[in-house]
Amino acid sequence: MQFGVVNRALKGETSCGDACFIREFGNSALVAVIDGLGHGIYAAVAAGKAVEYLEINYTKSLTEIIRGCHEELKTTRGAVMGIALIDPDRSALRYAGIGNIEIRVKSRSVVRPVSVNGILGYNLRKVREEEFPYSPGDIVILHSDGVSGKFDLNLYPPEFLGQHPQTIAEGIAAEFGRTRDDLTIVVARQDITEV
Ligand SMILES: [Mn+2]
Repeated sequence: MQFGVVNRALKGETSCGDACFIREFGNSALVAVIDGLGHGIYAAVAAGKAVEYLEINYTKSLTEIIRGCHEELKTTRGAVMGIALIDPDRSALRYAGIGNIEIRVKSRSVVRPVSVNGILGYNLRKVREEEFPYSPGDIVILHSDGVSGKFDLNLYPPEFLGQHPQTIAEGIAAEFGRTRDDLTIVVARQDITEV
């Protein structure tokens, strides 16, 4: 699996209120993007707490992780989070997201996971954990609202999407990144030659 990451603070701010977590285990990969409420140091503390939780609990189910982070973040100002589990052995992509973290998938099948409303540490009602088909070569992108809603993976030609995930992440950030918000984008792709 190859990954690309862009994680930057909004202009003029030193601490970034967004965070991400990537962990490969077995043949799977867990990818999470977290956006602490607001920006600055207290947003960074909230996002950091979710990362600390993930460091220890990444093998749990996505629903358990979401609920665990919700408990951990009650002492913080809260955060939104999306988590994807890419499981090539089962040809499956699982997703659970709370709040405005977006996931985009480029696949041969129609894969359109969605986040549900809520704020971890503040208000969490239901958790929706969904499963979709996954094939090697599929591109999975998670991003915070620092990426404009105009971003559309289908706008890009195959030549762009064939590049290394880091080049893809930087290209999307350059074109659709908003400078007045923290920005995080993670791109994951398993190269077909790896199989
Ligand atoms: Mn944000």
